[in-house]
Amino acid sequence: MFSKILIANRGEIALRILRACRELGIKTVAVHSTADEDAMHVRLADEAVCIGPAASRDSYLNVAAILSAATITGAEAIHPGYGFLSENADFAETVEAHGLTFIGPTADHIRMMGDKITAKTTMEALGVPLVPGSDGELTSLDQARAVAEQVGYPVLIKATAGGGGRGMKVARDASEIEEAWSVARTEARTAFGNDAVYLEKYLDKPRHIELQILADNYGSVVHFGERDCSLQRRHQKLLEEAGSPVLTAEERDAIGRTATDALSKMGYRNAGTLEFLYQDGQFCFIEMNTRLQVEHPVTEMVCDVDLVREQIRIAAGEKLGYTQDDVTFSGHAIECRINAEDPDTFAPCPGTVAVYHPPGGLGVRVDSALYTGYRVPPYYDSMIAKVIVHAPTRAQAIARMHRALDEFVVEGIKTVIPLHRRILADPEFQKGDYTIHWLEQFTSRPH
Ligand code: MV4
Repeated sequence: MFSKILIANRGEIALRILRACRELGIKTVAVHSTADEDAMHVRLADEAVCIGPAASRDSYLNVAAILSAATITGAEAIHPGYGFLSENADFAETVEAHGLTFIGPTADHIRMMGDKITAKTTMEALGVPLVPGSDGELTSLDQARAVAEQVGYPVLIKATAGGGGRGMKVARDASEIEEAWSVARTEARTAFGNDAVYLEKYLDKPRHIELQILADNYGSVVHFGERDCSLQRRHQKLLEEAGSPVLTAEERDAIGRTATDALSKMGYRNAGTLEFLYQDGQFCFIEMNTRLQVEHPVTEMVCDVDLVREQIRIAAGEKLGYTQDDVTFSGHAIECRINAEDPDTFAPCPGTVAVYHPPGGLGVRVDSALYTGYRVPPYYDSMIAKVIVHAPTRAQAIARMHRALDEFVVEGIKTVIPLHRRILADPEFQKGDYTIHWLEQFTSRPH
Protein backbone atom coordinates (compact mmCIF):
# COMPACT_ATOMS: atom_id res chain seq x y z
CA MET A 1 0.00 0.00 0.00
CA PHE A 2 1.09 3.58 -0.64
CA SER A 3 2.31 5.66 2.28
CA LYS A 4 1.68 9.08 0.65
CA ILE A 5 -0.75 10.21 -2.07
CA LEU A 6 -0.95 13.56 -3.86
CA ILE A 7 -4.51 14.76 -4.53
CA ALA A 8 -4.57 16.67 -7.84
CA ASN A 9 -7.89 18.39 -7.27
CA ARG A 10 -9.80 20.83 -5.03
CA GLY A 11 -13.14 21.26 -3.30
CA GLU A 12 -15.36 18.48 -2.05
CA ILE A 13 -13.68 15.76 -4.12
CA ALA A 14 -10.24 16.59 -2.70
CA LEU A 15 -11.77 16.13 0.77
CA ARG A 16 -13.48 12.93 -0.30
CA ILE A 17 -10.13 11.46 -1.43
CA LEU A 18 -8.37 12.78 1.67
CA ARG A 19 -10.89 11.00 3.90
CA ALA A 20 -10.32 7.67 2.15
CA CYS A 21 -6.55 8.13 2.54
CA ARG A 22 -6.88 8.86 6.29
CA GLU A 23 -8.86 5.67 6.85
CA LEU A 24 -6.21 3.68 4.97
CA GLY A 25 -3.41 5.29 7.02
CA ILE A 26 -2.01 7.10 3.96
CA LYS A 27 -0.43 10.56 4.24
CA THR A 28 -1.90 13.22 1.95
CA VAL A 29 -0.45 16.04 -0.13
CA ALA A 30 -2.86 18.76 -1.23
CA VAL A 31 -2.05 21.02 -4.16
CA HIS A 32 -3.73 24.38 -4.56
CA SER A 33 -3.85 27.60 -6.51
CA THR A 34 -3.20 31.00 -4.93
CA ALA A 35 -7.01 31.47 -4.87
CA ASP A 36 -7.37 28.34 -2.69
CA GLU A 37 -4.93 29.15 0.13
CA ASP A 38 -7.81 29.07 2.63
CA ALA A 39 -9.52 26.03 1.12
CA MET A 40 -10.57 23.14 3.36
CA HIS A 41 -8.54 20.53 1.44
CA VAL A 42 -5.39 22.58 2.12
CA ARG A 43 -6.20 22.84 5.84
CA LEU A 44 -6.92 19.15 6.28
CA ALA A 45 -4.08 17.63 4.24
CA ASP A 46 -0.83 16.57 5.89
CA GLU A 47 1.11 18.77 3.47
CA ALA A 48 0.11 21.38 0.91
CA VAL A 49 1.93 22.80 -2.10
CA CYS A 50 0.94 25.91 -4.05
CA ILE A 51 1.09 25.03 -7.74
CA GLY A 52 0.20 28.32 -9.41
CA PRO A 53 -2.22 31.20 -9.90
CA ALA A 54 -6.02 31.07 -9.78
CA ALA A 55 -6.67 30.14 -13.42
CA SER A 56 -7.03 26.34 -13.68
CA ARG A 57 -4.73 26.05 -16.67
CA ASP A 58 -1.91 27.54 -14.58
CA SER A 59 -2.52 25.45 -11.45
CA TYR A 60 -4.88 22.44 -11.38
CA LEU A 61 -4.01 21.70 -15.03
CA ASN A 62 -0.30 22.49 -14.61
CA VAL A 63 1.27 19.06 -15.10
CA ALA A 64 4.87 20.16 -14.45
CA ALA A 65 3.95 21.88 -11.17
CA ILE A 66 1.90 18.90 -9.97
CA LEU A 67 4.70 16.44 -10.77
CA SER A 68 7.22 18.70 -8.99
CA ALA A 69 4.93 18.80 -5.95
CA ALA A 70 4.73 14.99 -5.96
CA THR A 71 8.52 14.67 -6.26
CA ILE A 72 9.46 17.14 -3.52
CA THR A 73 6.94 15.68 -1.07
CA GLY A 74 7.78 12.05 -1.86
CA ALA A 75 4.23 11.10 -2.88
CA GLU A 76 4.05 7.70 -4.56
CA ALA A 77 0.70 8.04 -6.29
CA ILE A 78 -1.60 10.73 -7.66
CA HIS A 79 -5.39 10.71 -7.43
CA PRO A 80 -6.86 13.04 -10.07
CA GLY A 81 -10.48 13.13 -8.79
CA TYR A 82 -12.92 14.19 -11.52
CA GLY A 83 -12.58 17.01 -14.07
CA PHE A 84 -9.17 18.72 -14.44
CA LEU A 85 -6.56 16.07 -15.44
CA SER A 86 -8.65 13.00 -14.60
CA GLU A 87 -9.26 11.93 -18.22
CA ASN A 88 -6.01 13.22 -19.69
CA ALA A 89 -4.17 10.16 -21.05
CA ASP A 90 -0.93 12.12 -21.52
CA PHE A 91 -1.02 13.11 -17.84
CA ALA A 92 -1.56 9.49 -16.75
CA GLU A 93 1.36 8.45 -18.97
CA THR A 94 3.64 11.21 -17.65
CA VAL A 95 2.80 10.32 -14.04
CA GLU A 96 3.77 6.69 -14.67
CA ALA A 97 6.92 7.74 -16.61
CA HIS A 98 8.02 9.57 -13.45
CA GLY A 99 7.79 6.32 -11.50
CA LEU A 100 4.56 7.36 -9.78
CA THR A 101 1.21 5.56 -9.84
CA PHE A 102 -1.78 7.18 -11.53
CA ILE A 103 -4.87 6.15 -9.53
CA GLY A 104 -7.11 5.24 -12.43
CA PRO A 105 -7.06 3.15 -15.62
CA THR A 106 -4.08 2.83 -17.97
CA ALA A 107 -3.32 5.72 -20.33
CA ASP A 108 -4.24 3.43 -23.25
CA HIS A 109 -7.73 2.79 -21.87
CA ILE A 110 -8.28 6.50 -21.12
CA ARG A 111 -7.24 7.34 -24.70
CA MET A 112 -9.39 4.55 -26.18
CA MET A 113 -12.54 5.70 -24.36
CA GLY A 114 -11.78 9.39 -24.96
CA ASP A 115 -12.26 8.70 -28.65
CA LYS A 116 -16.01 8.03 -28.81
CA ILE A 117 -15.87 6.08 -32.10
CA THR A 118 -13.17 3.76 -30.74
CA ALA A 119 -15.15 3.40 -27.50
CA LYS A 120 -18.28 2.36 -29.39
CA THR A 121 -16.48 0.05 -31.81
CA THR A 122 -14.68 -1.63 -28.91
CA MET A 123 -17.86 -2.07 -26.87
CA GLU A 124 -19.83 -3.38 -29.84
CA ALA A 125 -17.17 -6.02 -30.56
CA LEU A 126 -17.48 -7.11 -26.91
CA GLY A 127 -21.26 -7.54 -27.11
CA VAL A 128 -22.46 -4.25 -25.57
CA PRO A 129 -25.61 -2.89 -27.31
CA LEU A 130 -25.28 0.48 -29.07
CA VAL A 131 -27.62 3.15 -30.45
CA PRO A 132 -28.29 2.24 -34.12
CA GLY A 133 -26.01 4.33 -36.34
CA SER A 134 -22.91 4.48 -38.51
CA ASP A 135 -20.38 1.68 -38.33
CA GLY A 136 -17.57 3.88 -37.00
CA GLU A 137 -16.52 7.14 -38.64
CA LEU A 138 -18.64 8.87 -41.28
CA THR A 139 -16.39 9.63 -44.22
CA SER A 140 -18.72 11.46 -46.61
CA LEU A 141 -21.99 13.32 -46.85
CA ASP A 142 -23.33 10.56 -49.11
CA GLN A 143 -22.57 8.02 -46.41
CA ALA A 144 -24.28 10.25 -43.80
CA ARG A 145 -27.40 10.34 -46.01
CA ALA A 146 -27.36 6.59 -46.56
CA VAL A 147 -26.97 5.71 -42.86
CA ALA A 148 -29.63 8.28 -41.87
CA GLU A 149 -32.10 6.74 -44.35
CA GLN A 150 -31.29 3.30 -43.02
CA VAL A 151 -31.73 4.07 -39.28
CA GLY A 152 -34.48 6.66 -39.84
CA TYR A 153 -34.68 10.36 -38.99
CA PRO A 154 -34.14 12.23 -36.73
CA VAL A 155 -30.40 11.54 -36.41
CA LEU A 156 -27.49 13.05 -34.50
CA ILE A 157 -24.02 13.69 -35.86
CA LYS A 158 -21.49 13.57 -33.04
CA ALA A 159 -17.80 14.43 -32.83
CA THR A 160 -15.58 11.49 -31.90
CA ALA A 161 -13.54 13.83 -29.70
CA GLY A 162 -16.70 15.29 -28.12
CA GLY A 163 -18.77 13.75 -25.36
CA GLY A 164 -20.81 15.07 -22.49
CA GLY A 165 -23.02 16.91 -24.95
CA ARG A 166 -20.27 18.83 -26.75
CA GLY A 167 -20.08 18.60 -30.54
CA MET A 168 -23.53 17.23 -31.44
CA LYS A 169 -25.79 18.29 -34.33
CA VAL A 170 -29.31 17.02 -34.99
CA ALA A 171 -30.83 16.48 -38.45
CA ARG A 172 -34.62 16.17 -38.16
CA ASP A 173 -35.10 15.12 -41.79
CA ALA A 174 -33.22 14.70 -45.08
CA SER A 175 -33.29 18.47 -45.72
CA GLU A 176 -31.12 19.04 -42.64
CA ILE A 177 -28.44 16.39 -43.15
CA GLU A 178 -26.05 18.43 -45.30
CA GLU A 179 -26.04 21.34 -42.83
CA ALA A 180 -25.64 19.02 -39.81
CA TRP A 181 -22.78 17.18 -41.51
CA SER A 182 -20.80 20.30 -42.43
CA VAL A 183 -21.46 22.20 -39.17
CA ALA A 184 -20.60 19.15 -37.03
CA ARG A 185 -17.34 18.60 -38.93
CA THR A 186 -16.31 22.25 -38.81
CA GLU A 187 -17.12 22.59 -35.12
CA ALA A 188 -15.31 19.35 -34.33
CA ARG A 189 -12.21 20.58 -36.16
CA THR A 190 -12.17 23.97 -34.40
CA ALA A 191 -13.20 22.76 -30.94
CA PHE A 192 -11.20 19.53 -30.75
CA GLY A 193 -8.71 19.64 -33.63
CA ASN A 194 -10.27 16.40 -34.89
CA ASP A 195 -13.06 16.45 -37.47
CA ALA A 196 -13.96 12.76 -37.27
CA VAL A 197 -17.74 12.39 -36.70
CA TYR A 198 -20.22 9.53 -36.41
CA LEU A 199 -23.98 9.23 -36.74
CA GLU A 200 -26.63 7.87 -34.37
CA LYS A 201 -30.37 7.59 -34.50
CA TYR A 202 -31.72 10.36 -32.25
CA LEU A 203 -33.58 8.84 -29.30
CA ASP A 204 -36.36 11.27 -28.39
CA LYS A 205 -37.25 10.36 -24.80
CA PRO A 206 -34.43 8.37 -23.21
CA ARG A 207 -33.24 8.21 -19.63
CA HIS A 208 -29.54 8.56 -18.86
CA ILE A 209 -28.59 5.47 -16.89
CA GLU A 210 -24.97 4.69 -16.06
CA LEU A 211 -23.31 1.63 -14.59
CA GLN A 212 -20.51 1.76 -11.98
CA ILE A 213 -17.69 -0.71 -12.41
CA LEU A 214 -14.50 -1.64 -10.58
CA ALA A 215 -11.78 -3.86 -12.02
CA ASP A 216 -8.61 -5.05 -10.33
CA ASN A 217 -5.27 -5.79 -12.03
CA TYR A 218 -5.98 -9.53 -12.06
CA GLY A 219 -9.06 -9.75 -14.27
CA SER A 220 -11.78 -9.45 -11.62
CA VAL A 221 -14.53 -7.05 -12.66
CA VAL A 222 -17.65 -6.28 -10.64
CA HIS A 223 -20.46 -3.76 -11.11
CA PHE A 224 -22.25 -1.76 -8.42
CA GLY A 225 -25.49 -1.22 -10.24
CA GLU A 226 -26.81 1.85 -11.95
CA ARG A 227 -27.36 5.53 -11.35
CA ASP A 228 -30.19 7.40 -13.02
CA CYS A 229 -28.76 10.77 -14.05
CA SER A 230 -31.59 11.93 -16.29
CA LEU A 231 -32.15 15.17 -14.37
CA GLN A 232 -29.74 17.46 -16.18
CA ARG A 233 -29.81 21.01 -17.45
CA ARG A 234 -27.49 21.99 -20.30
CA HIS A 235 -25.58 18.74 -19.73
CA GLN A 236 -25.02 19.59 -16.07
CA LYS A 237 -26.44 16.92 -13.79
CA LEU A 238 -28.46 18.28 -10.87
CA LEU A 239 -29.98 15.29 -9.05
CA GLU A 240 -29.02 11.62 -9.30
CA GLU A 241 -30.51 8.43 -7.90
CA ALA A 242 -29.45 4.83 -7.24
CA GLY A 243 -31.13 2.70 -8.36
CA SER A 244 -33.06 3.95 -11.29
CA PRO A 245 -36.79 4.28 -10.54
CA VAL A 246 -37.57 2.34 -13.76
CA LEU A 247 -35.13 -0.58 -13.71
CA THR A 248 -35.85 -4.07 -12.42
CA ALA A 249 -33.26 -6.20 -10.61
CA GLU A 250 -33.29 -8.57 -13.62
CA GLU A 251 -32.51 -5.77 -16.08
CA ARG A 252 -29.70 -4.58 -13.80
CA ASP A 253 -28.23 -8.08 -13.60
CA ALA A 254 -28.39 -8.49 -17.38
CA ILE A 255 -26.75 -5.20 -18.35
CA GLY A 256 -24.28 -5.61 -15.48
CA ARG A 257 -23.19 -9.01 -16.77
CA THR A 258 -22.77 -7.70 -20.31
CA ALA A 259 -20.70 -4.73 -19.10
CA THR A 260 -18.44 -6.64 -16.71
CA ASP A 261 -17.78 -9.31 -19.37
CA ALA A 262 -16.78 -6.60 -21.83
CA LEU A 263 -14.45 -4.79 -19.43
CA SER A 264 -12.89 -8.05 -18.33
CA LYS A 265 -12.09 -8.94 -21.96
CA MET A 266 -10.64 -5.44 -22.46
CA GLY A 267 -8.34 -5.85 -19.47
CA TYR A 268 -9.76 -2.65 -17.98
CA ARG A 269 -8.46 -1.59 -14.56
CA ASN A 270 -9.72 0.59 -11.70
CA ALA A 271 -13.04 2.52 -11.72
CA GLY A 272 -15.14 3.16 -14.79
CA THR A 273 -18.68 4.13 -15.70
CA LEU A 274 -20.58 3.05 -18.79
CA GLU A 275 -23.17 5.58 -19.93
CA PHE A 276 -26.32 4.33 -21.59
CA LEU A 277 -29.42 5.87 -23.04
CA TYR A 278 -32.35 3.75 -21.88
CA GLN A 279 -35.59 3.89 -23.86
CA ASP A 280 -38.42 1.36 -24.41
CA GLY A 281 -36.67 -1.16 -22.17
CA GLN A 282 -33.46 -1.09 -24.25
CA PHE A 283 -29.97 -0.09 -23.14
CA CYS A 284 -27.85 1.72 -25.75
CA PHE A 285 -24.21 2.39 -24.83
CA ILE A 286 -23.06 5.94 -25.73
CA GLU A 287 -19.85 6.73 -23.82
CA MET A 288 -17.56 5.50 -21.06
CA ASN A 289 -16.06 7.64 -18.31
CA THR A 290 -12.65 6.46 -17.13
CA ARG A 291 -12.73 8.24 -13.76
CA LEU A 292 -14.49 8.58 -10.44
CA GLN A 293 -17.73 10.52 -10.97
CA VAL A 294 -19.29 13.37 -9.03
CA GLU A 295 -22.36 11.24 -8.28
CA HIS A 296 -20.45 8.17 -6.99
CA PRO A 297 -21.84 8.59 -3.42
CA VAL A 298 -25.34 7.33 -4.32
CA THR A 299 -23.74 4.04 -5.39
CA GLU A 300 -21.66 3.96 -2.20
CA MET A 301 -24.80 4.34 -0.09
CA VAL A 302 -26.85 1.55 -1.70
CA CYS A 303 -23.91 -0.87 -2.01
CA ASP A 304 -22.12 0.05 1.25
CA VAL A 305 -18.81 0.36 -0.60
CA ASP A 306 -16.08 3.02 -0.43
CA LEU A 307 -15.29 3.49 -4.12
CA VAL A 308 -12.28 5.76 -3.51
CA ARG A 309 -10.78 3.28 -1.08
CA GLU A 310 -11.28 0.58 -3.71
CA GLN A 311 -9.61 2.75 -6.38
CA ILE A 312 -6.58 3.22 -4.13
CA ARG A 313 -6.38 -0.47 -3.19
CA ILE A 314 -6.60 -1.50 -6.84
CA ALA A 315 -3.91 1.02 -7.89
CA ALA A 316 -1.67 -0.35 -5.13
CA GLY A 317 -1.99 -3.81 -6.69
CA GLU A 318 -4.44 -5.34 -4.23
CA LYS A 319 -7.11 -7.78 -5.36
CA LEU A 320 -10.78 -6.86 -5.15
CA GLY A 321 -11.23 -9.80 -2.77
CA TYR A 322 -14.95 -10.21 -3.55
CA THR A 323 -17.12 -11.23 -6.47
CA GLN A 324 -20.36 -10.01 -8.04
CA ASP A 325 -22.38 -12.19 -5.66
CA ASP A 326 -20.93 -10.26 -2.70
CA VAL A 327 -22.27 -6.95 -4.04
CA THR A 328 -25.70 -6.29 -2.57
CA PHE A 329 -28.15 -3.44 -3.04
CA SER A 330 -30.04 -1.95 -0.15
CA GLY A 331 -32.66 0.78 -0.26
CA HIS A 332 -32.54 3.92 -2.35
CA ALA A 333 -30.15 6.89 -2.48
CA ILE A 334 -30.55 10.41 -3.92
CA GLU A 335 -27.93 13.11 -4.41
CA CYS A 336 -28.73 16.80 -4.80
CA ARG A 337 -25.91 18.89 -6.19
CA ILE A 338 -25.84 22.26 -4.43
CA ASN A 339 -24.44 24.91 -6.77
CA ALA A 340 -23.67 28.52 -5.88
CA GLU A 341 -26.07 29.78 -8.51
CA ASP A 342 -29.26 31.78 -8.76
CA PRO A 343 -32.01 29.09 -8.62
CA ASP A 344 -33.96 30.78 -11.43
CA THR A 345 -31.32 32.15 -13.82
CA PHE A 346 -28.46 29.74 -12.96
CA ALA A 347 -26.04 32.67 -12.94
CA PRO A 348 -23.03 31.73 -10.76
CA CYS A 349 -23.02 33.46 -7.35
CA PRO A 350 -19.57 33.33 -5.82
CA GLY A 351 -19.01 35.21 -2.56
CA THR A 352 -18.55 34.80 1.17
CA VAL A 353 -20.52 32.15 3.06
CA ALA A 354 -21.90 34.09 6.03
CA VAL A 355 -23.38 31.03 7.77
CA TYR A 356 -22.88 27.36 6.97
CA HIS A 357 -24.85 24.72 8.83
CA PRO A 358 -25.08 21.33 7.09
CA PRO A 359 -27.92 18.87 7.76
CA GLY A 360 -27.41 15.65 9.69
CA GLY A 361 -29.30 12.73 11.12
CA LEU A 362 -29.98 9.18 10.00
CA GLY A 363 -29.16 8.47 6.36
CA VAL A 364 -27.85 11.95 5.54
CA ARG A 365 -24.40 12.58 4.10
CA VAL A 366 -22.95 15.93 3.03
CA ASP A 367 -19.82 16.03 0.86
CA SER A 368 -18.60 19.62 0.90
CA ALA A 369 -15.50 21.73 1.50
CA LEU A 370 -17.54 24.71 2.75
CA TYR A 371 -17.27 26.42 6.14
CA THR A 372 -18.65 29.60 7.69
CA GLY A 373 -16.56 32.52 6.45
CA TYR A 374 -15.30 30.68 3.34
CA ARG A 375 -15.12 32.75 0.17
CA VAL A 376 -16.37 30.78 -2.83
CA PRO A 377 -13.91 31.79 -5.57
CA PRO A 378 -15.25 32.75 -9.02
CA TYR A 379 -12.65 30.73 -10.95
CA TYR A 380 -13.96 27.18 -10.61
CA ASP A 381 -17.06 25.02 -10.85
CA SER A 382 -20.06 26.38 -8.95
CA MET A 383 -20.84 23.11 -7.13
CA ILE A 384 -20.22 23.76 -3.42
CA ALA A 385 -21.84 20.73 -1.78
CA LYS A 386 -23.56 17.42 -2.41
CA VAL A 387 -26.34 16.27 -0.13
CA ILE A 388 -26.81 12.51 -0.28
CA VAL A 389 -29.60 10.64 1.48
CA HIS A 390 -30.15 6.92 1.89
CA ALA A 391 -33.44 5.33 2.99
CA PRO A 392 -35.22 1.98 2.66
CA THR A 393 -37.52 3.14 -0.17
CA ARG A 394 -37.49 5.88 -2.82
CA ALA A 395 -40.45 7.63 -1.18
CA GLN A 396 -38.63 7.68 2.16
CA ALA A 397 -35.46 8.95 0.46
CA ILE A 398 -37.44 11.84 -1.08
CA ALA A 399 -38.94 12.70 2.33
CA ARG A 400 -35.50 12.50 3.92
CA MET A 401 -33.96 14.78 1.26
CA HIS A 402 -36.76 17.29 1.82
CA ARG A 403 -36.04 17.24 5.53
CA ALA A 404 -32.25 17.53 4.98
CA LEU A 405 -32.60 20.51 2.63
CA ASP A 406 -34.92 22.20 5.15
CA GLU A 407 -32.12 21.93 7.72
CA PHE A 408 -29.40 23.12 5.37
CA VAL A 409 -28.32 26.71 6.06
CA VAL A 410 -26.05 28.42 3.51
CA GLU A 411 -26.24 32.20 3.89
CA GLY A 412 -24.45 34.96 2.01
CA ILE A 413 -24.60 33.31 -1.42
CA LYS A 414 -27.47 32.08 -3.57
CA THR A 415 -27.81 28.33 -4.07
CA VAL A 416 -30.07 25.99 -6.04
CA ILE A 417 -31.60 24.55 -2.84
CA PRO A 418 -35.01 26.19 -3.61
CA LEU A 419 -35.04 24.50 -7.03
CA HIS A 420 -34.32 21.10 -5.43
CA ARG A 421 -37.26 21.63 -3.07
CA ARG A 422 -39.58 22.25 -6.02
CA ILE A 423 -38.31 19.17 -7.88
CA LEU A 424 -38.77 16.93 -4.82
CA ALA A 425 -42.34 18.20 -4.41
CA ASP A 426 -43.29 17.56 -8.04
CA PRO A 427 -45.76 14.67 -8.64
CA GLU A 428 -44.01 13.53 -11.85
CA PHE A 429 -40.64 13.41 -10.10
CA GLN A 430 -42.22 11.54 -7.20
CA LYS A 431 -43.58 8.95 -9.65
CA GLY A 432 -40.11 8.63 -11.20
CA ASP A 433 -41.72 9.64 -14.46
CA TYR A 434 -39.03 11.68 -16.23
CA THR A 435 -36.63 11.65 -19.20
CA ILE A 436 -33.48 13.65 -20.00
CA HIS A 437 -35.69 16.54 -21.16
CA TRP A 438 -37.81 16.81 -18.02
CA LEU A 439 -35.63 19.23 -16.02
CA GLU A 440 -35.20 21.67 -18.91
CA GLN A 441 -39.02 21.91 -19.21
CA PHE A 442 -39.48 22.05 -15.45
CA THR A 443 -37.06 24.96 -15.01
CA SER A 444 -38.67 26.99 -17.79
CA ARG A 445 -42.18 26.65 -16.24
CA PRO A 446 -43.44 29.62 -14.25
CA HIS A 447 -43.61 29.07 -10.48
C1 MV4 B 1 -27.99 11.27 -27.58
C2 MV4 B 1 -29.31 11.73 -27.37
C3 MV4 B 1 -30.31 11.16 -28.14
N1 MV4 B 1 -30.02 10.21 -29.06
N2 MV4 B 1 -27.74 10.32 -28.50
C4 MV4 B 1 -25.88 14.36 -24.63
C5 MV4 B 1 -24.69 14.14 -23.78
C6 MV4 B 1 -23.95 13.02 -24.37
N3 MV4 B 1 -23.38 12.20 -23.31
C7 MV4 B 1 -24.92 12.29 -25.20
N4 MV4 B 1 -26.09 13.12 -25.28
C8 MV4 B 1 -27.18 12.71 -25.93
N5 MV4 B 1 -26.97 11.75 -26.87
C9 MV4 B 1 -28.74 9.83 -29.22
N6 MV4 B 1 -28.45 8.90 -30.15
C10 MV4 B 1 -29.55 12.69 -26.40
C11 MV4 B 1 -28.47 13.20 -25.68
C12 MV4 B 1 -28.80 14.18 -24.68
C13 MV4 B 1 -28.67 13.88 -23.32
C14 MV4 B 1 -28.14 12.67 -22.89
C15 MV4 B 1 -28.03 12.40 -21.55
C16 MV4 B 1 -28.44 13.33 -20.61
C17 MV4 B 1 -28.96 14.53 -21.02
C18 MV4 B 1 -29.07 14.83 -22.37
C19 MV4 B 1 -29.61 16.05 -22.77
C20 MV4 B 1 -29.72 16.33 -24.11
C21 MV4 B 1 -29.30 15.40 -25.06
